Amino acid sequence: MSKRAIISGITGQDGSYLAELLLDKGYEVTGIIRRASAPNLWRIEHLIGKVALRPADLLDQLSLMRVIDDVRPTEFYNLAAMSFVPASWDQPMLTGEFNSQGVTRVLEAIRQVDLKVRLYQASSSEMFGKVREVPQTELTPFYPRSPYGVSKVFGHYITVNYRESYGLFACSGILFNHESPRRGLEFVTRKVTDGVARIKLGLADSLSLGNLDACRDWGFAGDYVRAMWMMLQQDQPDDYVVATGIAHSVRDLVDAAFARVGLDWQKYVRVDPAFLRPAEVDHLIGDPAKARTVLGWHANVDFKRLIEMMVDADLERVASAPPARIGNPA
Ligand code: NAP
Ligand code: F7E
Repeated sequence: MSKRAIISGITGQDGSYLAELLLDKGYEVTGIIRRASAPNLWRIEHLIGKVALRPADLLDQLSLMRVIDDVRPTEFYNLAAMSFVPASWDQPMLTGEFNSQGVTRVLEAIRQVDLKVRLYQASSSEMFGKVREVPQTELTPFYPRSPYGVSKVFGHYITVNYRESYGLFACSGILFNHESPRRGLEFVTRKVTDGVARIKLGLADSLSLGNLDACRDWGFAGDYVRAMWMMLQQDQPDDYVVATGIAHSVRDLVDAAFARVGLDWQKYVRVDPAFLRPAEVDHLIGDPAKARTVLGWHANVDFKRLIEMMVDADLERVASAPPARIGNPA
C-alpha cells in the first residue's frame, strides 16, 4: 500500500527536511500551509510540484478534519507550532492555542476521521527547563521555564493521553535543539552564522547577543527528522529523546563560527541585555540511549561540522544577495 503523509509546519525548518526524506522514501506528501499575505515557501521551493499543499490551520478544527478526510494519510507529522521561545512571553495565550490546543485539535481530528493514522508530535527539550537531572531522559520530570515550554508539556501529555485513552498510534519526540542553514534568523545559531557572514563581508561591524553562558545540545535538523520517521515505523508507539549527548555554550558557538572565517569573536560580539529572557534555561543535554537502542538512530553531523555548514551557507547567501534584500536577524 502506498504511504501517504501529512506534514503540518511544512514551510518550517523541520517540515522542509522531513518532506525531502519522505519523498525519497516514496511517500505521497501533503503539506498544511496557512494563508500568508506574501510567499513564505522559500524552504520548500525546490519541492513545489512534488508535494501537495493544502490550506489548514491549527486554530481551525474543521480545516484539519477536512484535510485528513480528503488525503486519508497513513502518517501525520505535527510540526506546526509557535516555536520561538522569547515570542511566547509576548503572546502566551496564542502560544497555548497553537502548541497546546492545536495538538488537541489534531488528535481529535484523527480520532474523528481515522483512528489508524499514526501521529508524530513535536515535543521539546524546553519541557525540561530548570533541569531535574543531567543528562535528561524520557523519565526526567519536566520543569518548563517559558510559556513555550509550558505549552509543549500540555501538547506532550495530551498526546500520551490520546494514546492511552483511544489506542492511537501517537509518538512524542522530545527533540533537543537542532539547526541547519534553513533555521529561522532569530534563533541563536543562525543569528550568529548570519552575523559572521555579514561581518566577514564588510556589511556589519558587530553582533549583539544575550546570555553567552547558556548551554544547548545542538544537532543537525536533517538527522533529527530521520528519528521522527523511525518512531512511526515501530510496532508500538512510544516517546523518545533525540539529542547528540554533547552540550556547548553560546560562547563556544560564537567561537566556532568566527573561527571558521579566521576572526576573533571578542572584537565583534557585544552583550545586549535586550536579548536576555525573563527566565532562562541554563543547560540542556540529552541522553539519546533509547533512540539509539530501540530505533537504531544516531546523529551523523557533529557540532563543529554543523556550525561550519551554517557559516559556509550564510557566506554564500549573503555574498550573492544584494544587501537591501538580506533580512535583518532579530
Ligand atoms: P519553525 O521553523 O518555526 O516552523 C514552524 C512551522 O509551523 C511553520 O511552517 C509555520 O508556518 C507553522 N505554523 C505555525 N503556526 C501554525 C498554525 N497555527 N497553523 C498551521 N501552521 C502553523 O519550527 P521548526 O524548527 O521547524 O520546529 C518544528 C517543530 O518542532 C515545532 O513544533 C517546534 O516547536 C518543535 N521543536 C523544534 C526544535 C528545534 O530545535 N528546531 C526542538 C524541539 C522541538 P508559517 O511558515 O506560516 O509560519
Ligand atoms: O536560544 C541564548 C538563549 O532561541 C538558545 C527552539 O527551536 O530549541 C529552540 O529554543 C540559547 C538560549 O533556542 C541570544 O538565551 C543568547 O539560552 O536559539 P534559541 P531555544 O530557546 O533553545 C528548543 C529545543 C525548542 O523547542 C524551540 O522551539 O541561546 N541566546 N543570545 C540567544 N538566543 C537568541 N535567540 N538570540 C540571542 O541573541
